[in-house]
Amino acid sequence: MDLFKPHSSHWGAFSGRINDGRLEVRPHDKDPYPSPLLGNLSAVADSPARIQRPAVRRGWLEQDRTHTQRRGGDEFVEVSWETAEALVAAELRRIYETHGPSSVFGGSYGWSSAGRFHHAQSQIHRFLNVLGGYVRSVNTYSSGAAMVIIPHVLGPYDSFDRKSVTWDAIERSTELLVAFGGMAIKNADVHGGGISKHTVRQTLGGAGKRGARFISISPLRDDFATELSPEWLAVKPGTDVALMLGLAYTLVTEGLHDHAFLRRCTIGYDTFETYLLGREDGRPKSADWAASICGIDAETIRALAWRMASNRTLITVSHSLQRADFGEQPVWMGIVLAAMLGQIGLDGGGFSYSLGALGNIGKTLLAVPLPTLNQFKNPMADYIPCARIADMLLDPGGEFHYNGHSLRYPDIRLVYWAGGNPFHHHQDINRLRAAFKRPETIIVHESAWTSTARHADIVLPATTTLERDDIGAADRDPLMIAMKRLIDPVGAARDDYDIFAGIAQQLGKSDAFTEGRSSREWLAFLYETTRSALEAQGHDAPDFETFWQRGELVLPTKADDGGPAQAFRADPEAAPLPTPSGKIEIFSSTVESFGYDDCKGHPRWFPARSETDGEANLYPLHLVCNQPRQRLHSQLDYGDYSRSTKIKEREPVRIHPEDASRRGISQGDIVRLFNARGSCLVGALLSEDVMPGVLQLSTGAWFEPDDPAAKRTMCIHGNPNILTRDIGTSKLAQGSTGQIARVEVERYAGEPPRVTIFEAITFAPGGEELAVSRRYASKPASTGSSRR
Ligand SMILES: Nc1nc2c(c(=O)[nH]1)N[C@H]1C(S)=C(S)[C@@H](COP(=O)(O)OP(=O)(O)OC[C@H]3O[C@@H](n4cnc5c(=O)[nH]c(N)nc54)[C@H](O)[C@@H]3O)O[C@H]1N2
Ligand SMILES: Nc1nc2c(c(=O)[nH]1)N[C@H]1C(S)=C(S)[C@@H](COP(=O)(O)OP(=O)(O)OC[C@H]3O[C@@H](n4cnc5c(=O)[nH]c(N)nc54)[C@H](O)[C@@H]3O)O[C@H]1N2
Ligand SMILES: [Mo]
Repeated sequence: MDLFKPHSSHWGAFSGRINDGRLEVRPHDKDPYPSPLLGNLSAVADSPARIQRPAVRRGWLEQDRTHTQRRGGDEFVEVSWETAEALVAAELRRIYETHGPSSVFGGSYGWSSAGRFHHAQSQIHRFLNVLGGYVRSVNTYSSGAAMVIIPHVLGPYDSFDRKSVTWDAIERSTELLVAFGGMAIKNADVHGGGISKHTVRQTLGGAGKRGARFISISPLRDDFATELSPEWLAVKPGTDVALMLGLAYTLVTEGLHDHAFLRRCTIGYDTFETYLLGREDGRPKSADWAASICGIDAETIRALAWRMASNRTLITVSHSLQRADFGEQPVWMGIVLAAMLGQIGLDGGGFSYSLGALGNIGKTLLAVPLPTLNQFKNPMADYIPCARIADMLLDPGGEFHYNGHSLRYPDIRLVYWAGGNPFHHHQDINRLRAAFKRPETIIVHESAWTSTARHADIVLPATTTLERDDIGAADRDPLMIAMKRLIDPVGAARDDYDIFAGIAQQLGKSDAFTEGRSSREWLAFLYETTRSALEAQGHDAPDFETFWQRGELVLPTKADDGGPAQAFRADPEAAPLPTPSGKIEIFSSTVESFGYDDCKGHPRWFPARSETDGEANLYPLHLVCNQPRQRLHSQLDYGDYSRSTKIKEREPVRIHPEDASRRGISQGDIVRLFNARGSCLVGALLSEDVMPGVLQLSTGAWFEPDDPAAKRTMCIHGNPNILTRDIGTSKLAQGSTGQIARVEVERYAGEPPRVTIFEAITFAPGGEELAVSRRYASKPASTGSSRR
């Protein structure tokens, strides 16, 4: 039996060993609430879903005129690494020489895995920069709208609000926490790069013991730790801005707003107030008005406004609220509401964006830099907001608007992805399938046969973190971890670094990419950044080998000085915000000057597009497509814990019993969710934790089409993105709007097809010969061993 060795993941630090042939995982002993997601890890070593060898799509090798149309439904053949490297190198050379870097999309959005060196996104961007650059993507699916609006209102994203409100302050001082979008405890299980202690429960519990009250505004009851007895206000999806306006209106008409703060620290309040009171459009945004839209009664709204004004109140707005039509508005309006309360910059009061959505937000900042791989500079200026990928592929040369710019989509010939799963994360999968038929070549590095891998032409098997050594460290997490290899590489899988190094060698770019370092040398080299900073600050600064032997190192954190919000509040002239006015921009002349009809100079109520274009009448139910509690996105959907939550092999959908009985649906039935864009099969879970009229289906079930050749196919496994709309939040941010869709549901009468997405793929025979004979006149030149 092996000894336990330290390791880390986006959902927690742990140690692992091989016991009786299977990977055994033990949470870090200092983690008070380890994540159940650790239960997905064991399957990594032996799942048939793992990719064993490089594979190439048959049609891509044969190159007939319509071969790209067969993507997603074609056969694959297996080839040797030597042939795979030669194919990729030759294709990259051809594309770069014929069409240039503006024809290569390397946006490659995705969470990859924990680990500072083998981080797939860093690796792919470094590699493509060595080749001459690529079209990149900006912002995230998480926070597409907020990342653009917050800089106009407060200053850089991730600086003002996300650095100003700490868990310590909440435990100490918050009296009323009003959480728009809730603060689902499941979400704090994860943090990009790792999380060594899950502490949100304890901290909120501490605040609760002191007497703090929690208000969770959400269509779901369990979007807040239920053991803390939060008050649940069931809000109709997509209507929070109306509710916030109703609260703001009450503050003004009852004289509860803080004039002095608004005058000293904000700009544009008067213009906004004109709108709020209805002087502009004849519609006062009163509590009664709000009630008719959001479904919460007017008396409750008025009472809440009073409580907010008479307590130390923290307003939080979740990511999910802005991952929807006009998602800029709830974030902006949340800030305005907090400004009207005049509590921004007070201990435990004010506003915080996305607190609790990731486990380390709200913890104190690290005092030293983390090991970071240089990705080099991309000489290309071309970019898209990440959620516009299908628009880009479908409409080369097409014009789009973004944050005051008018831009054109590039003409993409080659798509290269490593560390992300667009067939998980992108909206309207049937549209994405059409978009993925456009490029000449798609290359994917994956550890498993996800639907993205199945839609590629060349699939290169990548290791998981369990198969390699790395350094685990994350933003605001004080534990740096020696992530030690726990299992041998599965099949012929290689580290992304080695894959890129091999291809770079074929292209004569090996030295530029590797700088002559082995993986192990890179770890020691990157570690030095942190070590030297530790030494300079007089902390324990062991050399790399000592760190590696110890297995972990505690990093120092910065003192909690109240952040930029307290400094700004204390003296707005001396510590101005980096906005045009130096103040909180309730009205932004910059945003107004863009002239957009869907995001104007101050926050406003816009009903969702489905309410105004008739879709709501055809498909009366809201589908909340939120993050899964049983995994991280689509990662390890084949893992034991994720699979234990499926119903008859399918993803569970939660339905209110009234909605179910009206449609003759019983617990455990297979049901079909559908709208005009597509449909999927899921298992019915009846629950009073969802409000009537709302269904909830988490993201992450691997897309499995019932007919890969059909234009509009059904997902038989339950991926909600077959139903979501692929449209940007607004012309300002063009963020993803995947959180909410309109659907109808029915019992599935037919014999449901078997879900086979986690089973091993059957390959066409003769891959090596086919690869060599069909694609090239002669065998690719042997370059000796390119394995590093
Ligand atoms: N409808 C709807 N859609 C959504 C959302 C929603 O709320 N609703 N949420 C959105 C959000 S917030 C996000 S962040 C995205 C998440 O979207 P993604 O980040 O794309 O999702 P993941 O499942 O984390 O995909 C990571 C992929 O990388 C692979 N991978 C992991 N480690 C490695 C590695 O070392 N090397 C290589 N080559 N591959 C690796 C994994 O196997 C996995 O397939 O989804 C978005 N999509
Ligand atoms: N376990 C787990 N944790 C995760 C992730 C994961 O995949 N698994 N992903 C991580 C990532 S990448 C991100 S970006 C964050 C995402 O953080 P969020 O986007 O905040 O997370 P979600 O779970 O998608 O949404 C939170 C809740 O918002 C509610 N909601 C939806 N629409 C509305 C609405 O219109 N109004 C109101 N008031 N509430 C609404 C839903 O009920 C939902 O449960 O989570 C992170 N945490
Ligand atoms: Mo995200």
